[in-house]
Amino acid sequence: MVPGSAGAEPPPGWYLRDERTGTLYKRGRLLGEGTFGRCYQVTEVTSGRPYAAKVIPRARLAAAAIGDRVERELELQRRLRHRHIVRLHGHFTDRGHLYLLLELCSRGSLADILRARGRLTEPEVRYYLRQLLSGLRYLHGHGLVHRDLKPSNFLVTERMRVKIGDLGLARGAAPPGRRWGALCGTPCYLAPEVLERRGHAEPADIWALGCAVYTALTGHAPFEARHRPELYRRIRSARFPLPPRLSPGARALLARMLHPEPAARPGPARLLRHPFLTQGFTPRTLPPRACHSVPVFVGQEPLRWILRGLRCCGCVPVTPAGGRAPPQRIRARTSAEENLY
Ligand code: 9ZP
Repeated sequence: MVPGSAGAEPPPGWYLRDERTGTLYKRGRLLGEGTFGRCYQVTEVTSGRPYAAKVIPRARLAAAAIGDRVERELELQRRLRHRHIVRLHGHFTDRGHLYLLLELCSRGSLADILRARGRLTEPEVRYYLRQLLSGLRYLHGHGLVHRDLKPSNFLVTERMRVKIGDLGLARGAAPPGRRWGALCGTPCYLAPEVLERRGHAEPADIWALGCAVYTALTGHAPFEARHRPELYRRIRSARFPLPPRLSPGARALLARMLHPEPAARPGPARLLRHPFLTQGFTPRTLPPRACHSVPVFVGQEPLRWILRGLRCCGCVPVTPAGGRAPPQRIRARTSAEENLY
């Protein structure tokens, strides 16, 4: 950064310099507040490549807890390469700050989309969930537990692909027979075993992802209360309301992911084979307007899904010619078809 400005935020349009390599970056707009500091869009000047940069004041790094978390995030993310995990491209420091250069996901987070949309349709949830489970299978396969899965950590790219970000809380699963006891993560997505300090292993990620799926389908979290003790009591009871509009497949999936017993929750690979994900219509891609309004899938869904009716999921079937399919032609599922779920 420009000399003499140690500790101060670099203003927009200013240049940041990686002193080690001489690479110059131009600071763009503020994307939001992260856990450790502000996040900006930055552009590498010579290549024009855009990044999302976490800007962490050195003074905050001195606090041992934050320094350790940042170090862990750097260490972990450097080793990871998967199309559904946010890439860490590099880092550099100047007198006042540490900059983490992360893959830019230009459509913001699923939390932003949920804020604009309220809730999502079942085909959209299938679309995002398949990708998130693929990323999570990779993380768990590398012995890592994310520990803070939530919509604001699911980032959406220009091409509407979703990626898991923010590995600052992630750590290796505890050795067999031992479990990490720390209480961390987002309060309303904490699994019962985490609250009871019985451990924080892979099944706690499945629980948190189940909470995110529920939130995406209904517009609110499965366990909510004004005060912490009541919230924790509800989580421990593992009882949550299921709105009637949810399909039987979605209900069955949520019951598995939000099972009170961690060992009864399927892992990512098994969840990818769950009927909710294999038997419903899943769009191949989502149009960017799905960030703001209910998408219509023009001519994408196979005839069998149109015939079965897309009832329960809230999306509008459209004929390839662009007209809305008349509702009377879409029959309700027969009981034999219900059993498919
Ligand atoms: N959001 C407003 C609607 C509220 C945005 O405008 C917005 C725009 C983004 O890109 C143009 C964006 C986020 C929000 N992009 C982005 N954010 C990331 C991110 C990648 N891309 N990450 C990579 N790893 N972790 C995340 C994280 C930190 C850089 N974020 C966001 C979290 C809060 C702000 C930035």
